[in-house]
Amino acid sequence: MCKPGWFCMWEDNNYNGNAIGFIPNVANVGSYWNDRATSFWNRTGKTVCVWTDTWYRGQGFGLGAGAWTWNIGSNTTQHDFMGGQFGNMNDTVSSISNC
Ligand SMILES: [Ca+2]
Repeated sequence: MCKPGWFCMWEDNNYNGNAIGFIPNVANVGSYWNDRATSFWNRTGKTVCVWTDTWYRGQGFGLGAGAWTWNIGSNTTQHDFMGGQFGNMNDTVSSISNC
């Protein structure tokens, strides 16, 4: 479902619920996905940053190439995160960029 080259996210933890794949940059994930995503998988081959506001503003958080997390709200399940803060970004992501 999450193809190579995509940055994918799911609305619920453990890759459940609706899913969507993007090729960054995405300045606004749209009304449905705004403040909804919980699980992430970065298959782009580059570090990708997720942001709490549109247009790459607010709190940012980097996921390295190949990084995934089944719940961005947990600080015990993250892998290969780079910089930023984690543990408080569940249901907050509004934009996605290369970083
Ligand atoms: Ca969610």
